[in-house]
Amino acid sequence: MASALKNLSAYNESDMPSAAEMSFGIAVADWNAHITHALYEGCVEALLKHGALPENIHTMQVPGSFELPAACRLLLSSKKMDAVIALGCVIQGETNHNEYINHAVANGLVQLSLATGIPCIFGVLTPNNEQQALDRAGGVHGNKGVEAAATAIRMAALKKESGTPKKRIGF
Ligand code: RBF
Repeated sequence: MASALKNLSAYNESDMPSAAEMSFGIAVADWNAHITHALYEGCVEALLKHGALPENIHTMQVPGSFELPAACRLLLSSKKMDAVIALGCVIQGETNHNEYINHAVANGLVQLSLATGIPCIFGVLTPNNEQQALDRAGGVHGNKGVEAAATAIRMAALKKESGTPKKRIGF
């Protein structure tokens, strides 16, 4: 099916690596808090469900999404982390501020990820309107915070086993 594996909210939970030995940082933006806090709840719930210990989940709240890469950097320098997750929601408005913020966050996170070797997960919604955001924060399109958590666990597991590539794809 063309849409298979496009929506990670429907990932196969039994195929996920255990997060029991992993530490995570979560940076969450307070702009559009009714959306981002729902992403955060989904994210934490998913990490715990896969075995992460509450004391190994470290949260930093920032004013807006633009601040997310800096918060992820602070999280990475404060403790040993296996992955950090950035959660935000930048809704398109009358001006193109959203493009500047989204590009800055995406660039910041990928630079941080490559510079540190620690996976930095992009969990920022970039919707055209509020309904599209609600649909992705526990609505009809799942919760992208859950997907960010699943991606963080998979990338952290990949890092732990790095140096031993697999013979073929599959979990
Ligand atoms: N931050 C968000 O996380 N989501 C937004 O939709 C958002 N819209 C903004 C619109 C404008 C015009 C401005 C100036 C800022 C916006 N911000 C938004 C805040 C931004 O991420 C950052 O916190 C501030 O610009 C301070 O650096």
